[in-house]
Amino acid sequence: MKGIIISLIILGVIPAVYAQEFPEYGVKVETVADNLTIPWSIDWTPDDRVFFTERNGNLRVIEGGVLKEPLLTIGVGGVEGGLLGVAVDPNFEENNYIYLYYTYNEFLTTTNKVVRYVVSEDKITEDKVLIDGIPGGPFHDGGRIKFGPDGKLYITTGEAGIPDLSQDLNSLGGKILRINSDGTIPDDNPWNSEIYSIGHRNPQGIDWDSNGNLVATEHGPSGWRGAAHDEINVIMPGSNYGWPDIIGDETKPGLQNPILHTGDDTWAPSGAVFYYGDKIPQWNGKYFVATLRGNHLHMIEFDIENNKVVSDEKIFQGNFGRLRDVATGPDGYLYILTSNQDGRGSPQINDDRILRITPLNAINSFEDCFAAGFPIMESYPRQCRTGDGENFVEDIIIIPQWIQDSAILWSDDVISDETFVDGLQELVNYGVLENANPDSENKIPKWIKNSAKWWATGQIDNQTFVQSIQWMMDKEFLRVQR
Ligand SMILES: [Ca+2]
Repeated sequence: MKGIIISLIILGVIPAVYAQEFPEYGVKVETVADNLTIPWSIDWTPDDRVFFTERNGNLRVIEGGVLKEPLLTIGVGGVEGGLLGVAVDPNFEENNYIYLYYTYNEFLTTTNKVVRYVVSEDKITEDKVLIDGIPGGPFHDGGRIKFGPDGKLYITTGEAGIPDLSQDLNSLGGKILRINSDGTIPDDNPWNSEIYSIGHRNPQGIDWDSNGNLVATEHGPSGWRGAAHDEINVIMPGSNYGWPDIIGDETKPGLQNPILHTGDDTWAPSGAVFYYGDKIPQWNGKYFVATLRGNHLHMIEFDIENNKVVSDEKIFQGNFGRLRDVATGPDGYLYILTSNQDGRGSPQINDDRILRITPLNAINSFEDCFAAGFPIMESYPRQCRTGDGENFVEDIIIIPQWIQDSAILWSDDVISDETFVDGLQELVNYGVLENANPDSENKIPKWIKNSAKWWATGQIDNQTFVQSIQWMMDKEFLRVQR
């Protein structure tokens, strides 16, 4: 067996089904795709295709669980730049638009732009350049793009290694931008331009909580301005987040401090998401940050109204290496992208990978529910109810013990016909069987009573008696409710 597993690992087969369990968080992590090259960003179309970027210029698709050849390959520039963000239009079903953020070289300059594409079955065509001239460089190219709850496209940009750009309203560098999906400027932007907030160094993660608060991640400094002090900021339109004038807890009038900074620790935070999926209830409402240098997923609970962090925790520390993005799939699971092939990591054999986080003890059936120890209702058929109130009906024909007992008592003349009929009526009262014909009350046919008696005295088996009950259901004396 061991030999088989090793062979499968070499063939790269096993990771697709192999799940690593983390009982301390109640989740397991499985590989969705592997042998990728620096995956950077991920999004889903309503028809359940997974679109993701590889930094070296490939736009790739997973369809029906199968990773396909690149749909598009762009000749990208930059070092830390490349093909970065991808976003699917909220109205994709009508317009088939997707959006890409990428770095390109021209003459001696490096620049970033956001381009809209039209996707058909297996084809993609460039539709429109929405925004160009975002300063680029070997480092600090920003690159996250995401639609907000207001339907606008938000874009994070880096200062391209020139800190003063962050404070310059004539530059698109070191900013969070906000545009309409056709590239025009929304009427309510703070400076009558694409710029939404300023004073950022290299933000790479944005998401909104259920109240619409925008929270962004940002790489802290290295070099002349000190090190570490990565930031998490609550973004208000028209606000200045301080780079390069303040870092950490430093203050200056008119400049916003982060809700959380990492002090002397370095996470190198990238993609981020508020988790509101229905599959991992213990994580509901928490903010997850993919960290590169930090080699972990950071889990934060905010009290944004009071500008406070309730708790924060490093999870999966060192388990998957550098993490670039985190996102919730339409299936309600959390997905993370590794970044171990970017020259700064220690790639494992199948890196890079897209990983899916699912609950460790997902309860999807009566058997799961039973195994988890939730209460069983001895009805017909039996039912199991989870702590969340979800009810699973056993998928086999069995006769509840109390029916068997009452049938035996009835056949021994300990209880009357009427009492036994009342017993069957209890099935109706339990909501397992529904009395379909109001006139049928207490009109159990004689032969049913006889078969119950034979069954109770061992002359016919469970299956035959069940068939009798089934006959009543077929004739609509009784109706099963599920
Ligand atoms: Ca700042």
